[in-house]
Amino acid sequence: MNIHILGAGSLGLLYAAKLAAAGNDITLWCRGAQQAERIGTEGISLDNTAGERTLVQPDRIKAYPLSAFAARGGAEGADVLFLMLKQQGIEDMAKQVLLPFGHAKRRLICFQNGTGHMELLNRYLPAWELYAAITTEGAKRTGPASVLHAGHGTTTIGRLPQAEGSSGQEQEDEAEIELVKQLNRAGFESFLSKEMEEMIYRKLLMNAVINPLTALWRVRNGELLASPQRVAIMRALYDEGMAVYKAGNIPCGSHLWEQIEQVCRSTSDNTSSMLKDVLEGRTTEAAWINGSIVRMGRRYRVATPHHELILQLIEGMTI
Ligand code: KPL
Repeated sequence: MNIHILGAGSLGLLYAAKLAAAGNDITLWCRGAQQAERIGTEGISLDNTAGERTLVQPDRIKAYPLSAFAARGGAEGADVLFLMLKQQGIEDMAKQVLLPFGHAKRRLICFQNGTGHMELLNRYLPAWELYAAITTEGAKRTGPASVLHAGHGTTTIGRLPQAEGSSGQEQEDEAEIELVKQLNRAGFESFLSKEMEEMIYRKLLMNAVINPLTALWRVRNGELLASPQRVAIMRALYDEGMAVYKAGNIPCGSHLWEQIEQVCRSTSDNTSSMLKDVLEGRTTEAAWINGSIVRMGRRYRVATPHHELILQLIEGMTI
């Protein structure tokens, strides 16, 4: 398949390397020219936790800076594009890079935490077919052209009702099935889902509980469960989020609290994405995570003082 990946952070590098190694035609769009040049000359070095290294040769991956997107035809010929930038970069990217192609037909898979970006992308790119993706793969960028596959997870992809455009498509089409096949061949356990809304809201509350607390206390995911005081604050954020979901009739399945605890255990050594942002001095995704819960709370008239305070504390960390 011809796959274009927008964003060469940890997940972008991981998916690019493994999909290219499995024989797909990969184009990786990097933020900076230097990183693109480096990948263009060295390829990508992929490590796993068993200490094995795979070098994906430069002739297997094309890498360009995002600034060259229009000049290079705006991903014409791509079967699918993966959007692997964080929430903070989405609006600028949509306006500055993708907007001229808003009326072309492209299939875009969005891998972001939080909510709000799908609606925004739909406004800028009305003809594009937008998919949400939830991944639990663990990846750590170890350099501009190197990445560690830190833990195996799953990748679930599906369309959202409000982002389905005019086609009203019910059936999975061949390209969707082929994409999932290629992801599985590359070593990503992947699925198509028609329950993306529920998955998104489950992941949203999970991220709203885990990410800001790891960032504020500067601890790994597993350390959140280390004291009853920490668990009590997690629980307060969780209960508030659940009250919002209940008031808004938001689908979120069952046993979410147990799943949050389980994710803390299964990713116990991981540095959450928000802690990474804070440690690297970047703004965080809190506005799209805890901020989403606060905005939904206002809509459904449920008070969210814990999420509001957490949002202020996180936003006060990077000024
Ligand atoms: O999705 C995550 C993130 O860090 O953004 C979790 C589930 C917390 C794993 O680290």
